[in-house]
Amino acid sequence: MNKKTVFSGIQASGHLHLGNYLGAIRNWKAMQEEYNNYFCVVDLHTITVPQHPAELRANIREVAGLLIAAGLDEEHSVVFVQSKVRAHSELVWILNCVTPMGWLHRMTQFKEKSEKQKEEVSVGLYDYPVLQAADILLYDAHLVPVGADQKQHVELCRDIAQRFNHRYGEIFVLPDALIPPVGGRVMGLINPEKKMSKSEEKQEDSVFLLDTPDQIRSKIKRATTDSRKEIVFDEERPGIYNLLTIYQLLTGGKREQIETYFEGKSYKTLKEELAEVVIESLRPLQQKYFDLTGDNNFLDQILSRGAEQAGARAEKKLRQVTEAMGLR
Ligand code: AQP
Repeated sequence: MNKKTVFSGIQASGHLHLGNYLGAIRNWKAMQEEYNNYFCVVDLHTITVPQHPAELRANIREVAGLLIAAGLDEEHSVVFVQSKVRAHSELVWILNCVTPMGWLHRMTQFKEKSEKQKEEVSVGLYDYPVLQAADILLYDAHLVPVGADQKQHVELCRDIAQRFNHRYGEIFVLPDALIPPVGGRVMGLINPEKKMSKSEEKQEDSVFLLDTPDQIRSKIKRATTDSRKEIVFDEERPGIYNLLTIYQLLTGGKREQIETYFEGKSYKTLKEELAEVVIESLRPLQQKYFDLTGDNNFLDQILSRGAEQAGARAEKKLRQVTEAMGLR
C-alpha cells in the first residue's frame, strides 16, 4: 500500500509544554500508523536564537526522549536530530537562492520573535522558514501536522517548491499543513492572549510535560481567569476558554457536556479538577520518559538509526535537486 509521507519538527529551545503536546505530538502519534513519518528535533532551527551549549545538548535529548515516550515508535516513525543529517543545511542554501526576500518579509513569526531580540536578531532567524521548507521537501512530505502558528510557514514552503518546480522540473512534492480543529493554539496560563511557548520567560505561563504534580497544581491555580462566574466556552474570555479547552482536549468530552458538568461550580473547582486531569494525563508519558532515559544507550541507538534512515532518503532527494540545477 502506498502510504503518504508526513514530516514535522520540534525545536529544542526549552522544555516541551502542553501546547506542543496537544497541538502537535499527540496528533503525530495518533496518525503515525496511517503514514510514513519523519519527526525531527530541529536543533538547527533552535540556534536561530542564542542557546547555552550545555542546555541545548540537554534539551535535544529531552525533546527526543519525550517524542519516544509519547509513543512515536520505530515501526512507523523515523525520529532523528536535524543537524545529524547534513542535507538539511545544503538544501536550505539552494532554496535561499530561489526564494524572494519579499516572501520572508511577510512572516509573522519572524516579526514577533525579532521584536524580543531587537538588534541581536540573526540572519538565521530570518531564514528560519526556508530551513523549514528544506526539512519538509527533502522527504517528499505530503502532510505537515503542526499547530496553527506554523500554517504560514507551510504555505511558504509550498510556494518555494512551486517556484523551484517551475524553474527546474517536477522535483518537489507540494505539502499541506494539517492543523487540529481544537488544540492548534493552546494559550499561556498567565497571559491567555499569547500562545503557550517554550521560550516564554515566565515559567508559570506553561505546563511543562515533565512538571511535577505540585508544580502543575500551583501553575493552574495561578492561571488568569476573569471576574465573571459562569464556566462556559466563550472566546471573549480567553483565560477560562483556554482552561476549558485544555480540559476538553484531555478528557475528550463535548463542550456542552463539560459546561453542564461545571454548571454552578466555582473557578477554584474547575482549576482543581483540571490540574488532576493534567497530572493523570501526563503520568504515563513521564513514567515512560524516565524509564527510557534511565538507559542512555537506548535513546542514542534510536536516534542513530533514525539519522541513518533519514540521511539516506534526504541524500537521494538532494541528488535529484543538484542534478536538476546543473550542479552535478
Ligand atoms: N501553544 C501551542 N499550541 C498548540 N501548538 C503549539 N505548538 C507550539 N506551541 C503551541 C506546536 O508545537 C510544534 C513544535 O513547535 P516548535 O518547537 O517548532 O516551536 P514553536 O512553534 O515556536 O513553539 P514554542 O513551544 O513556542 O517554542 P519557542 O518558544 O522556542 O518558539 C509545532 O507544530 C507548533 O505549531
